[in-house]
Amino acid sequence: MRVKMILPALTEAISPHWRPIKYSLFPPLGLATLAAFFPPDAEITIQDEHVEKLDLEDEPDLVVIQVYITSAYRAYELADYYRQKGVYVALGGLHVTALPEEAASHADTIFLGPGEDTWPQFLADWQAGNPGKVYASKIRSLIGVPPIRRDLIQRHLYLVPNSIVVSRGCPHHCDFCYKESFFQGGKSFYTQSVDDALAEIDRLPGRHLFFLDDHLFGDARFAGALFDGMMGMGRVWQAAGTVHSVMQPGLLEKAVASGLRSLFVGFETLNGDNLRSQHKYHNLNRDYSGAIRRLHDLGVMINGSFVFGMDADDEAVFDRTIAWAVENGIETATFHIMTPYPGTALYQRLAAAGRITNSNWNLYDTRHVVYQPAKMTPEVLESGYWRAYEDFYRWGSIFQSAWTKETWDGRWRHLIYAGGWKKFEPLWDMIIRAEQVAKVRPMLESVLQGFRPQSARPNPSSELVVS
Ligand code: B12
Ligand code: SF4
Repeated sequence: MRVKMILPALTEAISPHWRPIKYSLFPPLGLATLAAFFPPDAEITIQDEHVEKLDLEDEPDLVVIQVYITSAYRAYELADYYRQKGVYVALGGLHVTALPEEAASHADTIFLGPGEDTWPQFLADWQAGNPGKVYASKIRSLIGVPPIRRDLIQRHLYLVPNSIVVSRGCPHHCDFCYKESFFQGGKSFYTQSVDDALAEIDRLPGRHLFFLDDHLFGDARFAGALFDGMMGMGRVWQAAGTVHSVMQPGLLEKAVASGLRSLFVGFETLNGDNLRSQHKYHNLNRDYSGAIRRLHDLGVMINGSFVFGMDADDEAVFDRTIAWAVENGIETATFHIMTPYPGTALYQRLAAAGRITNSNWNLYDTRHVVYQPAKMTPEVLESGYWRAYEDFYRWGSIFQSAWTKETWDGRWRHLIYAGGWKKFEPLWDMIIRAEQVAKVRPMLESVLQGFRPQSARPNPSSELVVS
């Protein structure tokens, strides 16, 4: 059996002029997870169009494509091409789950939700010559799932080949998030067993790990046991967590002792009305500045996530957010324009109000405005978003933010880390094109590792409690 698995890219990622570093960060874990269910004699290739040119001259028996919203049109183009050649095509992933009717016209079989239960069922049916048209996931468990086929991943093409997910979903229910619609019809938050997660970590070479879980700290008992098990493994790692999880006594300390050095934190907005309208209640009444101090005191760098364009935002939101992030010494930030993904409560609300203005999925990349904002024009929102990146990453801001750290060590690491990501993008592009990205990994590890806990905490001028 010859199988071709494809992660298609959005146009920007394969542009001859520019390829942002973010597309060469993480390998396609979803496809490598599904690959583990094939019989041992199957000939499987995984191709990730973000990092390589696709070989379209092959003649596989089965093509498996993972569809994200921004790569949907490219995925359909590839699916149509292989179907014309008489190849059986299976489509799954977030966008297929959100819009099954749209995807179905480009596939022999579509899959809704996570694939750990439906994929082995399909393979059995397909080999028996009796595959269904639609498989919808119902059983939500990672227990007994075979180890992910990392041998099919071309490690040298990624800065972070050791990315790993030990859970699925999240215990929270924010209106703008993909997860409610994706996990419909079953549990929307579940974890591996701690032993399986530790065994997977053990199999990964080198020191650096990046947990891609939506919320690694979502089950405090699981997370605590995982961090206990990681003690003494000599890892340095990065992950994502909520403001609330940072404040939980004891858990963060364990995470740091087991190697946590940088955390992606979903602050999203500094406005309590926005949090309420998005049902992001777990961020309400949280002392954001206190959470930042706690992370910095423990030597953990922060990638703050912020969303612009929620209904309480007016054009003052950009300057206010940047000033606050800089004053609080946040090392890196990821900004998004609010994007109503089909299938989410946010999409339904805006569609019902006639506020969706564009249904070109290529633009649903959190950098374009595809709806009518409440308190500013789409043009102001889009230009404010780009200005936010410029303002946050100008050298003046980086220095000001770095100087909230009280030690030279802290300031130096802030400068290297923040400057390294954004100020040298052309250099990253060259490194990626020369397929030398793996050589930069030791530098990343030492910057992460070198950020030692500060004895005195920074003293930002603004204290912000979101309420
Ligand atoms: C790594 C990552 C990326 C990487 C690349 C993706 C990759 N290598 O897979 C990069 C940095 C390039 C990226 C970019 C973007 N991303 Co991204 N990314 C992620 C992240 C953090 C992890 C993905 C992952 O590995 N998951 C773990 C694996 C095991 O799960 P999985 O991939 O979903 O696969 C499972 C199922 O989907 C299903 N499945 C998938 N395909 C198929 C196919 C078949 C046939 C079957 C049966 C099943 C199946 O089975 C798999 C096993 O359960 C997710 C968040 C998350 N936790 O998933 C966001 C996430 C997918 N990204 C998101 C977004 C919005 C983006 C961007 C548009 C945003 C931006 N401005 O950067 C861009 C553009 C993406 C693109 N290329 O089109 C959103 C998607 C929203 C949506 N509705 O599509 C997510 C969910 C983050 C979020 N919480 O909002 N991303
Ligand atoms: S906390 Fe994050 S991952 Fe969880 S539902 Fe909200 S946005 Fe989604």
